[in-house]
This record gives sequence, structure tokens and C-alpha cells, in this order.
Amino acid sequence: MSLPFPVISADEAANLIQHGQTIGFSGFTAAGAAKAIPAALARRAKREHEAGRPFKVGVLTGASTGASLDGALAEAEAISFRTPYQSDSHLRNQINRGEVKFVDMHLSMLPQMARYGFLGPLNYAVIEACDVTAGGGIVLSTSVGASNTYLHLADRVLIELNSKHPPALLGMHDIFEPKDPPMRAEIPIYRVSDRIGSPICLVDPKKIVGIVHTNLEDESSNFEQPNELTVRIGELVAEFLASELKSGRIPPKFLPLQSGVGNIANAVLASLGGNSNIPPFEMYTEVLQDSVLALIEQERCTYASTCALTLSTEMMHQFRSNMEFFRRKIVLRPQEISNNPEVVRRLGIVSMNTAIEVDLSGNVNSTHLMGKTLMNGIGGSGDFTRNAYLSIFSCPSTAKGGKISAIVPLASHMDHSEHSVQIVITEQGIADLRGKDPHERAQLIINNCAHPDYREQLHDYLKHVHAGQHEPISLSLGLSMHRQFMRHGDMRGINWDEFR
Ligand code: 0RQ
Repeated sequence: MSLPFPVISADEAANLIQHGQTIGFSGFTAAGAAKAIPAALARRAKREHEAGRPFKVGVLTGASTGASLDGALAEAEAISFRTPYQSDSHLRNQINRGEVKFVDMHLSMLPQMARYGFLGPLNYAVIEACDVTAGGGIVLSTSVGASNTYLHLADRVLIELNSKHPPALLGMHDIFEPKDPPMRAEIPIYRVSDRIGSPICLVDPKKIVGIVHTNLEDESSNFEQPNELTVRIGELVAEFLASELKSGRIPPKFLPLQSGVGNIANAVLASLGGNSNIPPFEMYTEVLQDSVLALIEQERCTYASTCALTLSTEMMHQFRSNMEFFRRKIVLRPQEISNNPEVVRRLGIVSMNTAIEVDLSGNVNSTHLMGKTLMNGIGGSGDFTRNAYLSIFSCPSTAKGGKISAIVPLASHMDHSEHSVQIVITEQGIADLRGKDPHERAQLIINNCAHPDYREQLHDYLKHVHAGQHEPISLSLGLSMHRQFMRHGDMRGINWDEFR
């Protein structure tokens, strides 16, 4: 049946969008991200710039996106404002040069912020779908992100109808949007697999101003293969969880797991899957990477609630060829629900995220290098960490060939406070901070997690901390290892007197 909406080209769609407007794009990672229209918008921006006219738009998405969205628009210098998360190198540089305004936000908060109008009016929603009905029913593709919210908030809607994603994805999504306070009720998810909403999004058909047909794969990048160091971290996480299970602190049926994205997270999941002391488990998480799909096939992971299927092209083929099986094992939720603090606390999630640096009190910086330079953003790590039953942060003990210690006296930026961080794991070992006071924490973190090159230096730092303080902090020397790196290119070999 033909649809009552104009079928237009990506370039025609891009021509509808005006300089200064704000667009809510689909996409949570590269999964399900709009591709053809943002790429056309980038071409348009370049033409406008060549003609001497300004052309920039505000870009809202679910999380990071793919090369045709953040990559192309950043390259065309077409982004004025960006939220809530990104991982594109070009865009990162523009943000760090102050050319793009970026608001780093907890992902679960984004839809509510948009509904309350903090992000300004939303002129367009540009949403990838695998099916559309004449009545405005939209079957999203490989992620939900904030698409459901953008569809009903935006003045006008453009759909990328992507035939690469089979309409058989219908039934994978569970679309639910809470009412705003004071009308908000509980989110009735009591088990990871509970479905509480609709398999489709509904939009007023009058708002749909164009359908762009595409046939494009998601642009998910492949992760590095686990190496000796990431495998070691993964093994330690698995050993720790196995010992929690043995001691009865995790029940015999285990607890649902959340895992961040990245090389470390991928290696951690592979280790958990391979550890025979860990029983089959469920995941309540925001992103499913290749490693989890394999674990679902092996029945090591029995069910997964997620916001996105962030798979390599090869794994996506595997998923499509076995869709009926995966439909019984996976639910795709909006980020407001996949990352919802209420549900995370209720289900007793074990959260596993990655740190850039951890300080001696247990505060974690996940987002900024040397406190100044944005890496990616907080993403969903805070949604889960703050509310988890057990919150774990892992990272290598050093970066940049040993010149940077991930264990520092004072975090140069703070994303997750000592009150939320329970377990720290590096390839050196495990610091279990539960029930420990700040001085005990400092000793555990140095002795168990710092690289041997830095242990003595960190103990030395503590000698400069006055006795009788609750926190082991020297206000004058707290950031001196960072300053040492900025001056000398290596955090090692510090002379404390230089920084007093
Ligand atoms: O840089 O690539 O130039 O070598 O950071 O580090 O060790 O490969 O680890 O890929 O897991 O990323 C925290 C960035 C880790 C990521 C972070 C440099 C290091 C390397 C990558 P190179 P690794 P990963 C889910 C939840 C926050 C958001 C989050 C992240 C590069 O996990 O963005 O969890 N997390 N979201 O050399 C200087 C340090 C460093 C450092 C690492 N102390 N100083 N450089 N690096 N530590 C996402 C969503 O919500 C969708």
C-alpha cells in the first residue's frame, strides 16, 4: 500500500531545514542513527558556507552516532550545539576548541530535559525507521534512543525508511514514555524482560513532511580485539563477581548486568561469559555489543534489555538471520527507560563502567583528560552507577605508555563521586571500597590498583596530607601529578616542592 506522505530525496529533505534550527536525530551510538539526511545536510552546509552564508544547526540525538551524522556534520562545520554524548574525533576537537557548544548529560535525563524545553524548540525530528504506516505508526530500527520523544515534540518529522533493516524488527521495541511530574507513576518493570509499552511509536501523520528511502548499514565501528591487559581486567572483574556470588552477596540466580561501551567493556563481557563460576545472567543495559550477542547465542546471557544494538556489520547479519530467536531474548527500550534510575535500583543492577582516572578517595573522572579536554561524555555511566546494587569501575592503571597514572591524588574532573563508586579494578588488582573510610580507601586504591611505578609517589603524596583530616587531600598538591605531566610530559619522578 502506498503511503500518504511525500517521498523525497535526502537532498530535498536537507533543503527543508534552515540555519539556526534544532533537530532531534534518531541514533544511540551508530545503531539506528539517521544517515542519508544528515549527510545531505552536511553537503548543504558546505554549499552555504561556500556562498558566504552561515549554516549551523543544533543537534540532539540519543547518544553518540555514526560517521554520516556527527562525522559529516562536524566536518562541514555545521553544528552549533550538541547534546547529550559524542565520540567523533572531529566533533570532539571542535568542542575542545570552543567552536561547538556541548552539554554533557546523563542519558536518562535527556528526554525530560527536551520535554521541559531546556533544549529549545525542536524544529525537526529526523528518524530512521524500518516501517511506517499510513496512520503514523513508526517501527524504529536498531535503537530507540530518544526518538519516541523527538517524534512527538518536533514541529515536523522526516523519516529515513531504511530497507537494510527488515520490518521484522517489529516486536523488538517497547516504547513507553512516563508522564511528567506530578502525574508520573512508577515504571512497572519488575523483571528485565517485562514489556510495558507499545512495539511502535505513534506520530501525528500531519507532521510527517517527507519519507526518504535508504538502504544503508549502521556505521558501527569495530572494537579492538581484547589484549593481554584488557583480558586481565576482564578476568579480575569476573573473579570478583564470582567471589561475591560464592559469599552470598549476589544471589544464586545472579543479578542483571550493565556494561559501558569501549574496548575494556567488551573484554570484560567476554571474560564474564567465559567464566564457569558465573551462572547464566541477564543484562539491563544501554548498548549491546558483539560480545553480548555471542553470549546470548551461547545462552550465557539469557535476556537483554537495551537501548541499542551496536553490532559490527558481520554480527548484524548474524542477528538478522536468526531474528525469531533474538526477538525472544532482547527488548529495545527508550533511553529514559533503559537507563532509568528507578528501575536500576529496583532490579539490583551490577554496573560496570570505565574510568579515565580514579582518585584516592574513589572519585571517578570518566570524561575529561587533564580535567580540561573532553573525551566522549558521561553517557549512561552515571544513570547506572549512582543507583546500582554494586558499582564497578575498571581501567588500565596507566595510559600513554606509562606516562600517565590512572590513579591520581585528586580527580581533575568529577563524574562519579566516592559516594557512588564501590569497586575499582585495574590490571593490578581490585580495591573493594565498601564500608571503608577515606584513608582506608586511599591505601587500598594505591596498594591494589596503582601501577608499581606510581605507588611510592602516591604514598609520598599522603605524607603531605595533614593528619586529622577526614579526606586525604592536600589542596595545594592535589593536582600536582597532572601539573607535572603538563610541564614534563610524564607524571613520574615528581618533586613535590616544585608544586607547593
Ligand atoms: O586513547 O585511543 O589515543 O590510545 O583514552 O582508552 O583504554 O582504550 O578504553 O575504549 O574503554 O575508553 C573512559 C574513554 C575509555 C570510555 C573511556 C585514553 C587512552 C585511549 C581510550 P588512544 P581505552 P576505552 C556507555 C557508557 C565514559 C562514558 C561511558 C568512555 C582512550 O569508556 O568514554 O562509560 N566512558 N558511557 O589512552 C589520558 C588518561 C587516560 C587516557 C584513557 N588518564 N589520560 N588519556 N586514556 N585514560 C556509552 C553510552 O552511554 C552510549
